[in-house]
Amino acid sequence: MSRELKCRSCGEPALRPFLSLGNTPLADALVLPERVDEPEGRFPLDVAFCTGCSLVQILEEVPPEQLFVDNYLYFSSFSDELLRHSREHALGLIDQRELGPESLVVELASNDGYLLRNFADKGIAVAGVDPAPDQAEAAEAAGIPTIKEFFGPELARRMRADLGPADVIIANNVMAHVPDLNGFVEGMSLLIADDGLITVENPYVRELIRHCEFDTIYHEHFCYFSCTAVDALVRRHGLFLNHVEFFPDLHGGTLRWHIGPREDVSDVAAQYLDQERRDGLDTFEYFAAFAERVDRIRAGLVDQLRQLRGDGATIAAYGAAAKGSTLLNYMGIGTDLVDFVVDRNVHKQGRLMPGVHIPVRDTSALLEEQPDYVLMLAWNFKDEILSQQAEYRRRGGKFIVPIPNPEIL
Ligand code: JHZ
Repeated sequence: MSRELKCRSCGEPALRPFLSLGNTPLADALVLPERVDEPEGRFPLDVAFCTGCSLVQILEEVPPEQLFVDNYLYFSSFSDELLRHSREHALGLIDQRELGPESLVVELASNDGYLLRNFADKGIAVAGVDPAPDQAEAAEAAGIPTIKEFFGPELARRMRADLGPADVIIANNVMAHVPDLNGFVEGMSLLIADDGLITVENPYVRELIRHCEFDTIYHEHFCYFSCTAVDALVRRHGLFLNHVEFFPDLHGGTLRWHIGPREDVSDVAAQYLDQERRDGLDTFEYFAAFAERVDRIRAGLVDQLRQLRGDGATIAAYGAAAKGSTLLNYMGIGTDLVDFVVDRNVHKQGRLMPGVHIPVRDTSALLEEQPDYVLMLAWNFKDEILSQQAEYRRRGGKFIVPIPNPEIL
């Protein structure tokens, strides 16, 4: 349902829309072939900037149960690169925070236990929180205790009473997923120990705009964060944005915000806030021309695919990613242009991409069929995928990378 035009963070009626991606199906709701004739839900995908606190957000609010319980097929463990990044994060925290058996590490959106297992392996107490049933079950099977609920103040109080305060709370790629943003941050403030550390990772809205990553916009992602917006959000709940790290290659450019109950702002964090002000990320103008750029990419890519197809080329795609669903649906790319999509995630194979109904197959289909071109929908894992697909390329296959500008490799 469309909500009243009030900011999800500061509550001001100060939202200025700057991009519409039309009516799209839910990006992770891949369709079972036997249910292809049933109507699929489509929801408006409009993006706005808050002139009150700078938070970028979509206007639509699909109920979280529909997004993350009924239709969620994302398992974190299918990317080696993400597993490596997560392991480094965990080992760094164990070292810097001197975590041991008496410590408690909580992860919000712990998925299949891909991150917490690094702490558990060292005998550190962990608690995962994730309402996605299949992912939580996979985590439990791997020995990671998981609370199958959405996180908020009520659960935070219960966890504190049952487990004690958390020394570390990790929230990776989840803050964008939360419609009640203030409840989520309040929950973290209630659960964290007085000297504890909260780390939050999320793609950086500056990179989204710079590299035209419009396809990372979908209904699961209610918000798109800058440091300015995060700073305002956490301060409202007695927390401080103390430090910032940048990972340019993760999910198109990810920030890790270090947040704590004590104010101890590093030079780096202060510089990020300052740079955002100088670049105008706190103004609508920064976002105003984005829609035109997105439309240019759409026109360029669709023309290119039509031309290749017209010349008799066969085309597949790599990555039944949520972002792939946005791109295909926004651009209207269906089986007329792309024959099939491949993905390592066994839960997605055998299904059809939402809306456009392109079938999803195992990655081995690339060598079996040797299509002339493969559209790289999971462009954020470009290097990992290119190295896995060395044989397909050796045999003459080519990749088309759509973002930031269509490019053939
Ligand atoms: P990937 C998800 O978005 C959903 P998606 C979510 N909403 C979110 O916030 C972001 O992640 C961060 C496959 N793959 O991770 C796996 C291979 O087949 O970019 C995935 O299906 N082979 C939680 O779905 C897809 O590609 C590989 O070698 O856009 C990538 O999806 C690799 C590396 C991935 O996220």
